[in-house]
Amino acid sequence: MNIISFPDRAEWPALLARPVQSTQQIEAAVAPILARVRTGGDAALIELAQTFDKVDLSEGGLEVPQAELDAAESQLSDELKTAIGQAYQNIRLFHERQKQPIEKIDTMPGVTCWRKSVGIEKVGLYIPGGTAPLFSTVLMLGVPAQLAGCREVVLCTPSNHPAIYFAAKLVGITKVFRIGGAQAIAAMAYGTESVPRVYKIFGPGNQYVTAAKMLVAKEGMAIDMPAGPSEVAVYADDSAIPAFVASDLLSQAEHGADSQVLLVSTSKKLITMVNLALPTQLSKLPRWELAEKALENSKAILVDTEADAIDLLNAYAAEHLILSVENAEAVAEKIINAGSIFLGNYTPESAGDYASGTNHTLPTNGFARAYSGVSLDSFVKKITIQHISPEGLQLLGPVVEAMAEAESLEAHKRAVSLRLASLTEVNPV
Ligand code: HSO
Ligand code: ZN
Repeated sequence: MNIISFPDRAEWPALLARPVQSTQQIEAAVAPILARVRTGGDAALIELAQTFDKVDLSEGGLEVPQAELDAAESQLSDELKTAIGQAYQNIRLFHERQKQPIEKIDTMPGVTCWRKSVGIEKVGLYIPGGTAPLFSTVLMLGVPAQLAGCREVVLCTPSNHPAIYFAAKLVGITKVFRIGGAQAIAAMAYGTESVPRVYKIFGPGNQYVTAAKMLVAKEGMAIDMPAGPSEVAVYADDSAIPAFVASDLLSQAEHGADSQVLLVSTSKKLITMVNLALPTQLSKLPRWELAEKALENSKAILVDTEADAIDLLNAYAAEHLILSVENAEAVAEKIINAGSIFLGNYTPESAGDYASGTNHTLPTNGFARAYSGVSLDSFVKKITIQHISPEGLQLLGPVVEAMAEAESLEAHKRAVSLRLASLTEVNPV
């Protein structure tokens, strides 16, 4: 890792900047794919799968048959099934408690307002193929969708990994399609003969998938969040165990060559020790090439004080932030920008990636300054409801009348005045 010692605050923005992704070229390649699916439907999806994925979907069909989903269970070890079951339970428990009871508020006597949550009727989840079958993401998106009461949950994935199918069944996904890439996003955004059109699209993917999500978002489709390469920042002091820190950095680096890894410390000794532990651990990883590339772009930053470290971390706004410091919880109180925080020596990011209960779909690329990770809220809409009694309108009406008049919106005022007049007629005071 490149070590940067005591950088000046003026250097921080450049130091913390993510590599700029040129989206224009990718969007130009993706737009015609979207258009083809929009007009060509299933036939276009079959052609595109032939061209890009070299798979023939004309015989087996686009949708994975229920029998194949059912058969997945028998292809998994008992150990993995138990692990997935436990992760499912923990994620469910954590997300279930995000449900808020309906609270009716009387803003004035007789003026009652409340909100109800309604699951988005149709949602689409995308799970990439690629080198790692991310069945954990099926749980992270499928569990809140299930809890929110989404009626139709569609999954598109080019992978036929049995754990993806098993997890899909567990979370009650209604339809699974063997479609990958930008064309999968198009299918769910526009609908085809087989793929239902959904109202919100979730899930990670390569640059093409991300560009497709951004393009359909411009057309009004709701999406979970703008996704960039995965990131972890670790803030460690001398109470941290260097081998643990190195393992956390590598766990994120192995996601891809473009992953972002940052180590921040007030201890030069700690940084040196982590740097020593990295090569040994790296050499043992099957995905060492990807991790090595990610590490080449990553930085270890030595700072003077804890206050500097906190300011730097808030400026970076990491997707994942590990606080391997003595007073981790107190430091966490001072963190205002991060997707998800992991406290102490025994809380690896992997725990949150898979099974502790929190969601692993989190804002990258500095979006943690303004966005939250996926939660139950991502799958519901909140509808406000109000009821005003005649007595309530007598109190509130003059307020509305005065404001409507000042905005020169006479009809608005009349909608109140007529009612107030009728009340004085029926119940003369
Ligand atoms: N760290 C990834 C999630 C993941 N890790 C899935 C393993 N599987 C992005 O938060
Ligand atoms: Zn991960």
